[in-house]
Amino acid sequence: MITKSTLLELYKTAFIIRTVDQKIDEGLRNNHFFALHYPVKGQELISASLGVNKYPGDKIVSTYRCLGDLIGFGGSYYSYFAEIMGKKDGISGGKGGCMHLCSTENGLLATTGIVGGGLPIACGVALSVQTDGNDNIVFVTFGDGATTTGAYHEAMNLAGLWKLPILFICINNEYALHTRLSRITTNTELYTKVDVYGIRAFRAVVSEPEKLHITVTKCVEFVRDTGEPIFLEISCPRLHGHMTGSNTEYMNLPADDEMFQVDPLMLFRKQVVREYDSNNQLESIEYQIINDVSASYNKALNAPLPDNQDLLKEITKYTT
Ligand SMILES: Cc1ncc(C[n+]2csc(CCOP(=O)(O)OP(=O)(O)O)c2C)c(N)n1
Ligand SMILES: [Mg+2]
Repeated sequence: MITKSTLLELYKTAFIIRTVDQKIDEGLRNNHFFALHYPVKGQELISASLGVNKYPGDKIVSTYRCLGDLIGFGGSYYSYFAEIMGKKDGISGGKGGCMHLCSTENGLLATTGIVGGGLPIACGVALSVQTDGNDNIVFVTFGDGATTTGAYHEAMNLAGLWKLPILFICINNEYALHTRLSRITTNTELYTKVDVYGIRAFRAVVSEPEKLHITVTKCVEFVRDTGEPIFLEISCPRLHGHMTGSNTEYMNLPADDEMFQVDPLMLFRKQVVREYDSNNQLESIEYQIINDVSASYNKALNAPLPDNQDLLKEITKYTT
C-alpha cells in the first residue's frame, strides 16, 4: 500500500521532470539555444520512483536520456538547463552536456552516450560499494537497445557472478533510434532472458504507477537486503522521436489531442485528482512548478559562458 503523500510526491517529481523536458523542447524549437536533447516524456514516473527509494550514498549511472534520473535523484534543473546551454553554472561546467554528466553530490556518477556503456561502469561502482560493506546500492538505467550490446552481457555476467548490489532498470520503449525492438531480437520479453546470469528478473509497466512503485520498492529492498542484483524491465510508451527535432513518421504517434489517452503521467494525474486531491491543491502546485521552472530557464539563458580558464579546468592533457 502506498501512502497518499508518496503518491503526491511521485506525481510532483514526475511533473517537474515533464515541465523541464517540455521547456527544453520548446526552447530548442524556438532556437533560444542549441543542444542535443533526448526527451523523457512518458517515463518520468520511473525516475520519480527511483528517487523515492534512494538512500543517501546510493549511486546511479544513466544514459543521454538522463534528465529524469537527475531530478529524481535530487539534482538541480537550473544546473541542467545551464549545462546543456554550455554555461559556466552547468552541472559539469557546461562542458559535459547530457552525455557526460556527473553530479556526484546527488549520486549521479555518470551518463553516457555509448549505448550499453553504463552497465560495466555500474559494475565497477557496485564493486566499490560492496567492498565498503554498507547497505548502499547502485541503480543503472538503460534502454531496450542496450540489451543487444556486448557490454550489457559482460556486465550482467559479472554482476551475477560477483553478486553485485545493482538494480538494472531496462526502460523498454520498444525503439532504439528508428528501429523496433522486434527487428533486433527474437524474444522481446527482455526480463525472460536474464536468469542465465543467475539474476532475478521482474517486469512492470509505467502506465500502472502504483504497481510500478511497489515493484521498484520491492526490488530496491531486495538488492539492499541481500547485496545481490536484480533486473527490472519497465515497459513504457515512446511519446516522442529519438531526440528533439527528429522524425517521428515511422512511429504512429497519437495526435496531440489524443496523447492524454496513452500518456502515463496524464492518466496518473486523473487518478490523483479523483482519489487524493479533495482540497484542489494540485493545480496550484503545478502552477508553482511551471513558474519556478520558467524562472530557472530564463536565468540559465542569461547566465555567463565559461571563460578560457574554466574551459581548461578538469581537462587532462595526455602527452606521448
Ligand atoms: C554502442 C553504440 N551503438 C550505437 C549507438 C547509436 N545510438 C545512439 S542512441 C541509440 C538507440 C538506443 O536505444 P535504447 O537503448 O533503446 O534507448 P532509448 O533511446 O530508446 O532510450 C543508438 C543505436 C551508440 N550511441 N552507441
Ligand atoms: Mg529504447
